[in-house]
Amino acid sequence: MAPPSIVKLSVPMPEITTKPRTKVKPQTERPKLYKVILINDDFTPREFVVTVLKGEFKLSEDQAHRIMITAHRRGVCVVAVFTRDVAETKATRATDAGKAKGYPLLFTTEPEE
Ligand code: TYC
Repeated sequence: MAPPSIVKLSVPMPEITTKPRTKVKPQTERPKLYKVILINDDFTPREFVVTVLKGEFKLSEDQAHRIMITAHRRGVCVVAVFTRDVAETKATRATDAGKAKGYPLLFTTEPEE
């Protein structure tokens, strides 16, 4: 008796094409930074602005005074840059410190270019 013959059928594989990546993600992505901006107004006392800047942003009297006077003269001044969460928390806390005293003191945030 002859051995059973094996028949091999070839099934065509679907063609998979992959596009090579052109952009390579850096190994260590650095977080986007956000500016905290101090806005001038006509009512908040200068000394109070300085006190809030020192308390919330750990600035010296001199640094805080320079930032306050820049906002006073030019309308706005960048206080510092942080990660998004930290920038938003500090801006909110500093704005609330003014609100608690009835002042319209305002800090905002905006992403860095
Ligand atoms: N312009 C305010 C005043 O003359 C002082 C001030 C400075 C208020 C900066 C807010 O972001 C500010 N009393």
